[in-house]
Amino acid sequence: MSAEKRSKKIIKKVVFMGPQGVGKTTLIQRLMDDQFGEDYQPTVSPQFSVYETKTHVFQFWDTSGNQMFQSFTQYYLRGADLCVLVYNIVDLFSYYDLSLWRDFYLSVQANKTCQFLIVATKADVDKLRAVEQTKIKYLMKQPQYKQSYYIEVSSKTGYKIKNMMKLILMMCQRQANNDQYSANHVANSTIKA
Ligand SMILES: Nc1nc2c(ncn2[C@@H]2O[C@H](COP(=O)(O)OP(=O)(O)OP(=O)(O)O)[C@@H](O)[C@H]2O)c(=O)[nH]1
Ligand SMILES: [Mg+2]
Repeated sequence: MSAEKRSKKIIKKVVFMGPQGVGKTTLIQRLMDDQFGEDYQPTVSPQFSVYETKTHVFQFWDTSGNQMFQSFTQYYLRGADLCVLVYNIVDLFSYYDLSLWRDFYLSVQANKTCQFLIVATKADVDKLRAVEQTKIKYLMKQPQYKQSYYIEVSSKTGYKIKNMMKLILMMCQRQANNDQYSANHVANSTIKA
């Protein structure tokens, strides 16, 4: 691909956050390489992978779920376009922790009206499910999750991983449209004044 074509692509920073062991690193591996790793290697320092579509270049930032590293992690969250909040369906505490991770993300963002994509992992182990879908459906109706979306996936089987990617793309595009609307609105108000 020519450098000119690439330079016309929209760059988006997407951060993956959530408690230890919910499956953030594995999710990004599935997105990037279509592979699944059984082994658990805790993430310490944030790192990113680059994922390109015809129109976008995504930086997927993987972060640590260990709260000990939060003061370090916060520097990598700044300027993010989208936050993917991850929990897993077999761990009720990971669901309850969502609001803590959301608050942590918002604490370092200038724009406090962010949209979130909530991703529930480990859908392949439904027989061990501890978080019923009624719980998350209730949460998604709360005002703080206005404009946010939810999807259940499995990095092990690849279930709904492509749908998740479509949601990421759609949410980033929608955000760009809103930014454009705000920019036009400000410009028009300035002219009228
Ligand atoms: N069955 C199943 N196991 C999964 C799935 N996703 C992740 N795992 C397993 O869960 C464990 C933890 O996954 P990680 O991706 O390392 O978790 P993490 O959220 O990055 O954890 P930290 O880096 O400590 O914050 C690994 O053993 C994975 O194989 C899934 O969809 N299904
Ligand atoms: Mg990790």
